[in-house]
Amino acid sequence: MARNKIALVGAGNIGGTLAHLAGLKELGDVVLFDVVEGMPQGKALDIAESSPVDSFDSRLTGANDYSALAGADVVIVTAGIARKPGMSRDDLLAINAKIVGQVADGIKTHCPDAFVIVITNPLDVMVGLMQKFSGLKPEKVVGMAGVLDSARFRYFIAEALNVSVEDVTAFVLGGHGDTMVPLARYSTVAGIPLTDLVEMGWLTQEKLDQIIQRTRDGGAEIVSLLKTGSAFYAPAASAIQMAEAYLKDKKRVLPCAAKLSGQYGVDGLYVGVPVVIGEGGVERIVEIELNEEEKAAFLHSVDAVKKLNEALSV
Ligand code: TXD
Repeated sequence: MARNKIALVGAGNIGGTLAHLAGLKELGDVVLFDVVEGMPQGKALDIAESSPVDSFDSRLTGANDYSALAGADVVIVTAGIARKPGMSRDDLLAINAKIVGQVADGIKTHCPDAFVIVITNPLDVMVGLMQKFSGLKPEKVVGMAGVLDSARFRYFIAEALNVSVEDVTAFVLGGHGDTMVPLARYSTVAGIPLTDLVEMGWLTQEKLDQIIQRTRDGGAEIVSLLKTGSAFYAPAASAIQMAEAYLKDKKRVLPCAAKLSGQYGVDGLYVGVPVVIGEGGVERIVEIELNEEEKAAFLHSVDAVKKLNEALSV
């Protein structure tokens, strides 16, 4: 059986890390694409030269021409400009919208059957544009944000309670950004909801609230430390988990930006919700009952995504 092909559009910090992880996990052959000449070729060669040491077989190449995307099974899109300190995700809107339009054309022409994972910010808007411009079915176009946001939430909870990250699950809804909605009663330590852990005295409500806020600000915290770009290790790991779920038909239940068609009272908009990812792409959207407070927070988040979409069409 031929190897899968993974195309990475954007070979910057996240793109390079994606290529390395895809190689290490033997997900398939990898093409790194970028507008910068030489850089994707150099990164691909460098990672390929690590393969004998780490014992993985993957053909890694770099490209500056969209024809290199031909036949890709998965495309992960990071092309765009990353946040600089003081810049909001929304400042990136106009610049990245244009870039995503070009990438969508490339995908439509060269690999219209691919599963497309968008990472470029502002995420919820960019993934919507990708689906619109590429004309691919909504189930084949998703956005990565929820896996990252919930990983941050899980890490902070595990650290606070001194338990393994493996035993912490987290549930995050809504748009990627300051309005994201971490749901404490659906986030657990070994199945025990965080709300129960507060009652059990493991965690104070105040500490939990602090962690929720830190999760919301997780991206900005890294930006202010790095000063020259945004997070890339955890975002890359998160997108690779989504790609793997598709390529191996794992039916993972993961929070992703998916196009809603009536779920949660939202129609025709990409928002972060739990979905099942398998060979069909987004095979199912998980719709849970929200209480009044959660519903209000979710709608606030949806509103923020809508406003950004409107800003773009003005
Ligand atoms: O949770 C999430 N979704 C995110 C999103 C978490 C972290 C970062 N997130 C966003 O991902 C970030 O705000 C950026 O919009 C993207 C990519 O982040 P990265 O850190 O990888 O940015 P880089 O290192 O600047 O890489 C971007 C590359 C760079 O090499 C450019 O030359 C290239 O994109 N680029 C293009 N590639 C192809 N085609 C076009 N038109 C193009 N324009 C720029």
